[in-house]
Amino acid sequence: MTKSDSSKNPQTSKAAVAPRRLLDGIRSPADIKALSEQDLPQLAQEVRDELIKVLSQTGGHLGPNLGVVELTIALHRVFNTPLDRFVMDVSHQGYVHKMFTGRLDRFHTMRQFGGLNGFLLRTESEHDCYGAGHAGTALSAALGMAVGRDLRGSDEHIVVVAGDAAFTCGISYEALNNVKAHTKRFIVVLNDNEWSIAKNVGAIANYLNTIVASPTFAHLHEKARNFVQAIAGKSVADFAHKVEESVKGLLVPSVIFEELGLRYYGPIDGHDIPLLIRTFEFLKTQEEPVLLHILTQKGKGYAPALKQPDKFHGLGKYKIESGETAPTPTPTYSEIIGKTLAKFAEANQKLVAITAAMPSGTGLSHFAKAHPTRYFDVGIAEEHATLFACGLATQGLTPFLTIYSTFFQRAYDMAIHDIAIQKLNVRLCMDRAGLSGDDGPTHHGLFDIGYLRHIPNWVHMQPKNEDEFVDMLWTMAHYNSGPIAIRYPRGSGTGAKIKPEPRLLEIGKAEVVQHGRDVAIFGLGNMFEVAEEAARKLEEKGISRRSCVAQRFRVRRDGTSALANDQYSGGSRRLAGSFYRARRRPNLAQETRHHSRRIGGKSPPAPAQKIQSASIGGLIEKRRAPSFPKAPFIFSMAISRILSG
Ligand SMILES: Cc1ncc(C[n+]2csc(CCOP(=O)(O)OP(=O)(O)O)c2C)c(N)n1
Repeated sequence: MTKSDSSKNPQTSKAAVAPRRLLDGIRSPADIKALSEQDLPQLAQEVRDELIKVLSQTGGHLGPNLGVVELTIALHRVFNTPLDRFVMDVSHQGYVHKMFTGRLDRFHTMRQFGGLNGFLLRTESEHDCYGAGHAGTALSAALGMAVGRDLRGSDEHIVVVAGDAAFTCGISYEALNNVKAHTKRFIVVLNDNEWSIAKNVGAIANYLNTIVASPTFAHLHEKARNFVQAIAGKSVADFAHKVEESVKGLLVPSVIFEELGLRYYGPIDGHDIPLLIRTFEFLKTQEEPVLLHILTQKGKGYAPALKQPDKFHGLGKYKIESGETAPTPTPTYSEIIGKTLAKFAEANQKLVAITAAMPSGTGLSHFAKAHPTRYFDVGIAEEHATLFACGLATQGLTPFLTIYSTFFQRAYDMAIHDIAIQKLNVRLCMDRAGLSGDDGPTHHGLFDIGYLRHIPNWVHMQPKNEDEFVDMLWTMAHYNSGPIAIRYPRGSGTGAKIKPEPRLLEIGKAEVVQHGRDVAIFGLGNMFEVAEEAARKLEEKGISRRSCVAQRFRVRRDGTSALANDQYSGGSRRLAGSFYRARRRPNLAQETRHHSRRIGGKSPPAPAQKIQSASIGGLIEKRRAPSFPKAPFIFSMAISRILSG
């Protein structure tokens, strides 16, 4: 049949045109309200298909979002954002909300440069009332909004969506402690899928399981479902009352949230759209703080994600059919630390390892398998993890505290008040130091040099490659003179071969890889690779008398401010200062000469090169923090200026 034949046949031409998706008609939450309730399961399926397809290309938080599809539909069906506020904890589960709030056409740009952010972002949409990325912030922030609303005398709804692991965060309880005293209208949805990134841990996780496993619940839950089906179609007031009766039937006596002053409802099936809608319609009429406990499946609707919830919590590109991801060419720093500490712990019975809910992210899952009794996952509780490590240190143990650099920000006070002042032998391992790529500004580990370097007593190091990394871990295991920290980047390093036996490094000593006269190039940790590249470029330009220094340590003992890398420190610091000032001043060349003379050098024949070569050191030494979004660019500009000459 020719093309023209086919166009004459109405049957064939109809089959050739794919039916328009309901999802494509959703430009705003009003479009969800306009659909018939019977259409909502189809919408849910289309959302899942879109998530699986797009994220296979962009990467992202697939499992959590597959789990909240029905919840997000029901929320947008019942409430009215941006007037009503949805505050999502971590906000990694906000992708479906983004699709429904005018961002579907840009959904394929998720986590890409210039595209949609992987978390909620106030500047991205008026429907994102609160941005996040770190866990445990939602309840407190939402309570502030509720109190603001009450003081203003308006009546919008504030709805928190928080996962079960958010209830392992101390701050969640600090907020709950205040809710009843400060507001009457406050809705919390506890989205319980039993998983943090790994399986959720601790007494609270066990407690939630006990509620869910109770036979009373199983019986009543079925009754509630029948009830809602039976009442479908009656007036809102009528069924609100009946839902109240029904849902109250599910009340489990002596629920901790009730003791804290929130009326507890649930647990209910978080994938049952009609039940969720009726329940929210009821809850929005309540004049008291309420907590709805819903049960969902992380990864629902996608077999590979159901099989491996941990991996599919957040991942890079994958093959849709199998869920396979590309293997990393060389072991990542996280894998290396997990395996290395496990090996060290065979000989050192005092070695213990701690993670705050990130066993796979930090590589400690390897350690956990080898030494389960000396491995501790304490939940999303970085402050507690740090204090716990302090306690272990007082017992003469060798605690390795592995935390992402960005999440250790939480424990800044402990770094001073508990670790530094008491000079405790805590070994802090900061993963994802530096840029963390597509996770965006909440996840970059940009500030640990800044926030640790001014605290007395800490040793702070960064390896130039995997081999030096193991040497540093070995050095940490043997260092008993106070706190010691290491920062290392996301992913793999240079692929350097790790020698069979690690060696102890001399604390505070840099490695001068090449001696020279005209220019000193400093590379801290993995930036040494870039320093070497810069040195090569300079050589091509005929500047061959340069030194190349692999800076390893930042040491501060007893409040001194001296740099460990003695002979180079003063010059690099001052030159670094000149570089950063120069970026804002037009008369670059003149100022460079001036600075160069001040530190005792001759006027350089090619001032720009002199400044540029110091700019790597400048990053190390920089005191004034750049503004959030610009930080990565300042950094990369400095490097690219060197490389491009
Ligand atoms: C302070 C902090 N520590 C660690 C993390 C890493 N993290 C992101 S999501 C997550 C688990 C969240 O689990 P849950 O709240 O139950 O939500 P779910 O993904 O199961 O929907 C963790 C540990 C974080 N975002 N913030």
